[in-house]
Amino acid sequence: MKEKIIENFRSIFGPSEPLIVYSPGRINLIGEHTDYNEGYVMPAAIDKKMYVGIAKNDLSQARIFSLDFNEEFAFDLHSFGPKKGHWGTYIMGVTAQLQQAGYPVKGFDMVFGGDIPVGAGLSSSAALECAVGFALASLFGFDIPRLSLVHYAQKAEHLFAGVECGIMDQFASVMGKKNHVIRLDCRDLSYEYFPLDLGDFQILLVDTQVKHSLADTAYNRRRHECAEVVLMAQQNLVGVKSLRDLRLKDLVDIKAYVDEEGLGRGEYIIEENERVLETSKALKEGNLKKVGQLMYASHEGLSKKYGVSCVELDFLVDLTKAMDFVLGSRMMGGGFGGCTINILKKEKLEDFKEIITSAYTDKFKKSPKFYEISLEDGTGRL
Ligand code: GAF
Repeated sequence: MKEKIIENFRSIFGPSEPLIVYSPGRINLIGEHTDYNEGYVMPAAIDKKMYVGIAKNDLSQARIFSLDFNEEFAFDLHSFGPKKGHWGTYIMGVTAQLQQAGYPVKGFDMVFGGDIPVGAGLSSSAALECAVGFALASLFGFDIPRLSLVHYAQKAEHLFAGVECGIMDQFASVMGKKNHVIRLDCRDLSYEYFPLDLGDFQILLVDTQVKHSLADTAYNRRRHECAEVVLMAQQNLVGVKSLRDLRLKDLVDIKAYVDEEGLGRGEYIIEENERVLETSKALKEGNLKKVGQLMYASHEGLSKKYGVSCVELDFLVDLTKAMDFVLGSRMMGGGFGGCTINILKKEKLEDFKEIITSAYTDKFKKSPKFYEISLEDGTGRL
């Protein structure tokens, strides 16, 4: 990828030597939609990454070329705004955050591209935001703490992409550690790395190859639904800031004021937080069977109570239940399409792919894709 970036950079912007940085995509073992409810998540950075080549120019302009879209885009650093739906919005969003924080971003040329599949729920947009923030900081010599980078990237997503995401994706991309998952407490951002030693097992992602429209709208809606449950609970209880602060019995007390759906959302979040903590314990004990059971329970909650799955994801997870070499399976990320994450016996990998491909293709008339991933370090410089 390094050579490709340099080659394209030179042919588009001239002979200068670009500085090259990368930021990875992520998986999430468990803890879905809990981040914006101040709960726990357990993501990891992966070996699929976004690479950015960058150099200064003498203009007050950012000139960018996307390798993946084979398209150029430029903006004036003194006057720009969101362009939702266009890849340039992520770059402008991060630039705006740095400028607002007082970092003097000057003219730059950029080429970017990578191998994170777009729309598969592996956070290609978060990876781009984090890579761009890190690239600008490296190029202009800004000393930006890693955690601030995470916040700027998240803010860019909110304000320029219009998705009110939690902090998990950007945190994982920047803070990832090779062969480890991160248990992150999204309330105070305290975290712990857990080595992921799977022995004879391995993680495999299955990509449904669907991304149902309106996913972003539904994502934002879930966030508001959760806030409404919190609002109701606050009428009854003191000290409640988010769903993180509730117990299942608290939901019983507000049953009369919250509809069935709202209660389901609340129940799921409370239970999922518990599952992340149980997963941490199971990992420490080396109890992978338990981790797998928790993954299935997570999926059940996401599908039935939180309402963010879809027929393709449910079908894939259900299929694995008949396979005694699969420990666990669940939808991963925001939902409404994208990937399932599976833990299965290494030696059964090819059997698994065959069974899934045949059943999925029969049912949905399209083939799924498979990604064998490894866990890697977060954002860095090549
Ligand atoms: C998306 C969001 F960007 C994350 O913040 C998180 O909420 C995730 O969906 C669901 O767990 O990836």
